[in-house]
Amino acid sequence: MATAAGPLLNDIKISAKPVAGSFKAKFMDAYHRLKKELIADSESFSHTFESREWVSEVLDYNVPGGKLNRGLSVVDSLVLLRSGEELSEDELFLAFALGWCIEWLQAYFLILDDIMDDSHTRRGQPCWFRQPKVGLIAANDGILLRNHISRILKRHFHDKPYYQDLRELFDEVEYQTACGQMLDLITTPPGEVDLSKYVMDTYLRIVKYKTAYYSFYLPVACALYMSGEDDKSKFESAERILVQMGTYFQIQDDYLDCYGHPDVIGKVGTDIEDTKCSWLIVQAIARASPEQKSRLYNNYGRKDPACVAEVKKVYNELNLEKLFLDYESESYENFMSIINEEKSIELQQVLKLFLSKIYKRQK
Ligand code: DMA
Ligand code: MG
Ligand code: MG
Ligand code: MG
Repeated sequence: MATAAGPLLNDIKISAKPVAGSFKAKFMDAYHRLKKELIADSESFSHTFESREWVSEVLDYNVPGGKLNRGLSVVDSLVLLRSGEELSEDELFLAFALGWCIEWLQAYFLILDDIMDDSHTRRGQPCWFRQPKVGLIAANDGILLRNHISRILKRHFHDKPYYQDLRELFDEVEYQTACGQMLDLITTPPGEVDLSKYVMDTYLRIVKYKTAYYSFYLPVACALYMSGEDDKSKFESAERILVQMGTYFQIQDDYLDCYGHPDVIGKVGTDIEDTKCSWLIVQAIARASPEQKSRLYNNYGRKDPACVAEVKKVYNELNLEKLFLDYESESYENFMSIINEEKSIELQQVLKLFLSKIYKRQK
């Protein structure tokens, strides 16, 4: 995926251990096991035939169809943190289960995000709520997925010394993500176009909370807890760097919303129509002439394809594509130097692996 993955992985000299994606088949096996457990009857709820079928379809449609980067990052990080020490089959399954909790969290947020962003496609298929038989039932399906996370944690981690830490971590990160989504949504109320609000500070705050914590900090924090880490400063330095990487990741998402190929990214961008405070509009407003600004004001946040085209025309006049590509190259250098300052070599390797997975990503 990442064009620079090759050299980067060489840079970090990971031992002979297979990492980055090689666990995919076993990871999928773990999905099927967790799904089976969740759709079985429990003391809390016994299914009807229809309800079991419904949950099964909600899961298969929404949970496993993404890149699985976040989920696989838990096991990849754990392998590196253990620096070569073999993981038992039980530990592997637990790392997969935590990875799936993150994928469940992501699926839950995406179902709701697509309703709120009025999106049409996700991961190469119609958004779940666009299915004629689903509609706003999707809201409850999102809540159901959220509840599955607690059930997976309880079933598989109840007796672990780090169970309470995991519970609090997931609660904390879910809260941060929901707050980020709130900032994203209240910055762009329907029908209002006030582009003067779209400044870099506001932007950075939104993306830190809506994306960076759950996508980047959460997988590594899970792996740190599983590895028995109790040095708070390790979590803090991981958080500091991963939140920056998450910000870079969302800037890529905003770029791809406009310049990515729908067949590759699996979704059709809606940021211009949705009046989103995206990296591109923030950069455009900061650079536009009065004439270009007025074209942005008149065309941003409208569903009309001609208006969208006009906004993209201003973006092109301002050469935003090149601005992004330069930012991307600079970020790589910045990240490498921040990572190299990190004291723990294992954590350095985890961070470099993350960077290799996302640098110059096309999807
Ligand atoms: C999504 O931001 C954030 C969360 C928490 C799902 P976004 O709306 O830009 O994401 P996408 O482009 O995938 O809809
Ligand atoms: Mg969205
Ligand atoms: Mg959104
Ligand atoms: Mg987006």
